[in-house]
Amino acid sequence: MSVALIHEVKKTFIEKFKTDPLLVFSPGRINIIGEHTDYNDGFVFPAAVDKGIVAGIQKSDSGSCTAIALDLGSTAKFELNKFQPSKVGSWENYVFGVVAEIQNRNKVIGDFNIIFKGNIPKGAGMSSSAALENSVVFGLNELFELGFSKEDMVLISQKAEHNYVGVNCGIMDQYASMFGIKNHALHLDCRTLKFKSYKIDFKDHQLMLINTNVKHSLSDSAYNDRRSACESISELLGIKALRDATEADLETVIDKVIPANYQKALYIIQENARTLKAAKAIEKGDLDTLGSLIYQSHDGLSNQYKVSCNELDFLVKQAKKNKHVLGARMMGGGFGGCTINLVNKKEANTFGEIASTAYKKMFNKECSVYYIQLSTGTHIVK
Ligand code: GAF
Repeated sequence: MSVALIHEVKKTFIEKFKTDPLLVFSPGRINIIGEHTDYNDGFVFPAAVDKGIVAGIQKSDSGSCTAIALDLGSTAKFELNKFQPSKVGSWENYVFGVVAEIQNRNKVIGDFNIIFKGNIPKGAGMSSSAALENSVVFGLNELFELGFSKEDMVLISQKAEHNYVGVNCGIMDQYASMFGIKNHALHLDCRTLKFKSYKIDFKDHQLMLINTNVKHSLSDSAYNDRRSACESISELLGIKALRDATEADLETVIDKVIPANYQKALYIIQENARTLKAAKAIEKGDLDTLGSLIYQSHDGLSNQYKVSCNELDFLVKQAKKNKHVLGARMMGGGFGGCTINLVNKKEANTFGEIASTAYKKMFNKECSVYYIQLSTGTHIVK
């Protein structure tokens, strides 16, 4: 969490609204393994990170609300009883969506002002959207004493994303951002919403992210398409979600499903199994197995689920060539963003340099290397 960011938001808020804000920090997330399994009621293994969004929020007596996205230099004024979704892709929808979902639950909030700024790299697949949604709902819950539990707030943030942003996301991002625990990853069952936390200490290895710095268009519609494909195969199988299917079950409908979607469903079943195995490997400190599961996850995401892109595949290939990297894969929704790498601590810098040089040569653009700390979920900062 950046102290400079907190000061900047606080200072700007006081200058603009002449009062002290309530300050909320809401983190982004990584995911060790378990990609696209969340909306299949499956298992995921995310952790909140030390990069996130700081929101300053306070009641307003001006008769309307003002939201300011400091990074974008953009302001939205709105009234609580008459606002509409903004145009697709605009940041206002994250704020409006949360407000609308709170109102849908028959809770009354008054006018408020909010200013926020973040340090999650844009398009990195580290879920700045969930961080923003959570900061808004957490701040409003506190300010207007709405009595929501953390789980309620996670569900509100997710619904905001479905109904206002237009992405039918699963629960992983909002959950990890809200419930994160310092130095831990959460092995979350997305059906029961129960998690087991794992202290992440890989001894002489560490997690490292490499951002492709690309975000290919159509990622939102491709995401929704994949979710629909999974749901229609579940329906065909007569089950609630693909989490309930085995590979043998899937084979019974092989003639009724187009091959591309068959592969997608197979990926989900296999990724879910990998995520369970990964928890066991971490428990035993078996990093070779964990690394191999991570590589397998990428192969599935790229070849079966088809959510990777050339840049991500290239970075994973660089990792595979380097004996000090035990595992690497694309992370998050896909079509750009980061790879997550399990790499020997002493060799991490060198690997980062080699991968960056090769990336520049191949694509004529820069990638960025990040070392992250696993951190506490959404909370008030003093
Ligand atoms: C995005 C979504 F928001 C998550 O719910 C999850 O499905 C992820 O993609 C893929 O695992 O981040």
